[in-house]
Amino acid sequence: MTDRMSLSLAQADPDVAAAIDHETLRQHEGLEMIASENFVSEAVLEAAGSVFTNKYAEGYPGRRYYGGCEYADVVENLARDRAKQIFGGDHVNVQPHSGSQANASAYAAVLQVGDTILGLDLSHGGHLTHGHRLSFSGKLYRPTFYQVRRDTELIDYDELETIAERERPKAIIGGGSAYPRLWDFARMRQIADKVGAVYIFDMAHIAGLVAGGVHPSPVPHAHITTTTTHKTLRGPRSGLILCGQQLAAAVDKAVFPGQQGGPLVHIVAAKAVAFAEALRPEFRTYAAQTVANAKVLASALQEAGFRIISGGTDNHLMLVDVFEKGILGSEAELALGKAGITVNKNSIPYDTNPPLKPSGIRVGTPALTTRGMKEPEMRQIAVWISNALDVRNDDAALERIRGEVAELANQFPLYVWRRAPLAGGV
Ligand code: DSN
Repeated sequence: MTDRMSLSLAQADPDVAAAIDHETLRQHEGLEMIASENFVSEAVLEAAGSVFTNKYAEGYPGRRYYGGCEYADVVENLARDRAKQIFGGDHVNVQPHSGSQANASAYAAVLQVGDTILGLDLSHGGHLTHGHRLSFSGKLYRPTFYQVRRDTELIDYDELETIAERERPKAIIGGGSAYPRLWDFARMRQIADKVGAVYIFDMAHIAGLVAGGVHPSPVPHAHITTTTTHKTLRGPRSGLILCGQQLAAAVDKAVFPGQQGGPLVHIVAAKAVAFAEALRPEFRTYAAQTVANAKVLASALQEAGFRIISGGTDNHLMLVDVFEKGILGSEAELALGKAGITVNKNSIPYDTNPPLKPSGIRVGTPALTTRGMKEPEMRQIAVWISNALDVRNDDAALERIRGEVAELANQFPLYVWRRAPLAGGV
């Protein structure tokens, strides 16, 4: 090994090392409320940063196209077995690099280019990969959409059925990135069966809640279930597919060689570690607290005068209609950011404003719950959100809130030893 190969990151590349140090501090000092983010354990970080990053392992355990895969097989088999233990299902593929690639593979396994798909409209809580015209899913397939009802802001299953009968989709896709309520998996499967469609459910947002037993599971209902592994499931940034035995070969072929080459073995190892964590009893407590925190936060925001889409939440996220108070979601995101609270602007159903300046913000509790925050902290955060939006044009006032936010954050330490180099330095 050359001398350069043995340098630490700080010695070899101080610029990247400093950016990582600053990001570590940013994650610690702020309140991370992006509904799709979380904080992985030190053990998951260690596996993700391991020497498995050096390994090619195209193929599947026992059937690789490269030598030297005996330990890659170990971690992939562990990840597969643990995922099946968590979610059930006959077959699992742990190689998708992301949720988008999991969805691309699921579609490729059962669809031909040009086939019709039916997914939840993005502006009603769906996801880009469920047929949006700018995504591969809207370019390769013929997208059609269902929506939520205007009055209840809940999915309109009657409309879904009508559209399915009219459009005869080859796949009906459930799941999304901004839907705060439970899904009727059984009804969707019934509709899919009626029109001869494959039912694909993308449980990316709720996977950790399903794993923790606090949310019904789509797996017994869907022909194929896809997910990311880094949201409520609290693993590394990646994807996963579950399906019945009859689709196993098609799904595996669609992932590799269909969509991807070599799996990211270091990330597969980190998934195995995260899945073992999700099987522990503490994870059930975590999942339950995530939902309890979201419910309390939604109620506290309602008490502060905000309209919550659909009147509340059944999961880890909520959509807040800030435009009802004359504030754009983009303005709210900016002001809350200055106050140390990270959220994202989000369209709300039937939004009259454009996506980059929408009427809402999306707020979630998975990351703060990982830090150990509970109901009292949620009530305090609702007050800060409300106050910050009131003083959104006053940077000094937002800075004062940021100080209070950092004080709270310091009481719930995160990545303690990783912050050591910055102590007193930033
Ligand atoms: N970008 C993710 C989210 O924030 O929900 C979905 O892919």
